[in-house]
Amino acid sequence: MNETFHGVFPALLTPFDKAGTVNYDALRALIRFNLDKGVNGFYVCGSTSEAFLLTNEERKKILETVCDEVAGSAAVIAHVGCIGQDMAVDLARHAKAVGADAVSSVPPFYYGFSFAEIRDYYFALAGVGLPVFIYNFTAAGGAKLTTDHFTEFLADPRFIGVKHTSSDFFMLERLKAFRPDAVIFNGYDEMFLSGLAAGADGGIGSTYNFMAEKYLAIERAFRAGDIEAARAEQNRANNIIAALLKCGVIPGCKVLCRHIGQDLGECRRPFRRLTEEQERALIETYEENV
Ligand code: MN9
Repeated sequence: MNETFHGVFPALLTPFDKAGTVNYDALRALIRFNLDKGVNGFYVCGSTSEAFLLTNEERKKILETVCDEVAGSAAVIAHVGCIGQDMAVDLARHAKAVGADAVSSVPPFYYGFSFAEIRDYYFALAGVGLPVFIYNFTAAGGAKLTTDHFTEFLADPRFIGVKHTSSDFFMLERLKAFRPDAVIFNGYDEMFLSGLAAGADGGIGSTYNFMAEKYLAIERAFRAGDIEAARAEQNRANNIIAALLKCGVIPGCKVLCRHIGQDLGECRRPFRRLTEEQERALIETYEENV
C-alpha cells in the first residue's frame, strides 16, 4: 500500500456565500470536520467542487486554502483538468508551488481529441514534477480510454495511478495486475466496497464530505475480513446515494452538509437548488441511514 495515497479522500465541495463568492472560512471548517474524522486526504477542485464553474484564479486560491489548512496532516491531490493543455500545466505548476502532493486530471474534453493529443496533454502534466493521477470518468462525456491506453501511461512511473470513476472493475483489476504499485482510487461511492474487492487502494468521493465515517468503516471492515459488516454499511450509504441521485448529487450533498452543521451555501448556476419537498425527503432518508 502506498504510504501517502490510500484510504478515504473526500472530493471537496466548494462553499459559496450568499453573493456567490467562494467562502474560504466554510471550506476550512469542512476540512477540519473531515480531518477530525480521520480521513486520509482530500481531492481538490474535482467534479464535486464544481470545478468547471470556477475560474482558474478561484481554483488556485481554493488549493492554497486546502494546503494551508491541511498543513501536511493528510494528502492533497489537486485536480488541474482543463480543456486546454497550457491552462492545466499552469494549474499543475501552481499546485507544485503551493505544496500539493499530486495532480490529477480528466482527459481534455469537448473537442473529441485524439489519443495522441490526450497523451501529449498528460505527458506535459507529468513534466511538471508532481505524481499524476489520471481521472477515468467517461460517464461525463469524456474520452473513452481503454486498458491499453492506461497501461501506456502506467508504464511511466511519473503516473502514480488512476481515479477510477467507472463500474469496470475488470479494468481496475487489470491495471493493478499490470502495475501492482499503481494507486487506484475507486470513484463511485456507491461501489466503494466493489472497488476494494477488485484491488482499489481507497476511494475519492462527493458523499464523503458529510459521511466519511461510513467509508472509513467499510474499509476497516473489508480489511478485517468482515464482509457482512462492510456490505451493511455500504447498503446504508447507498440508500442515501440513491436519494441523492434522484435530486442531483452536488446540490443534494450541500443540503446534507448544511443539515449536519456545515453550511456551504448553494451551487453555482445553472445548478438548481432543491425544492423544500426534495430537501425534506433527502434529509429523511439520511436520518434513516446514519
Ligand atoms: O468521483 C464522484 N463523481 C463525481 C467521485 O463527482 C462525478 C462520486 O462521488 C459520485 O458523485 C457519487 C455519486 O454517483 O458516487
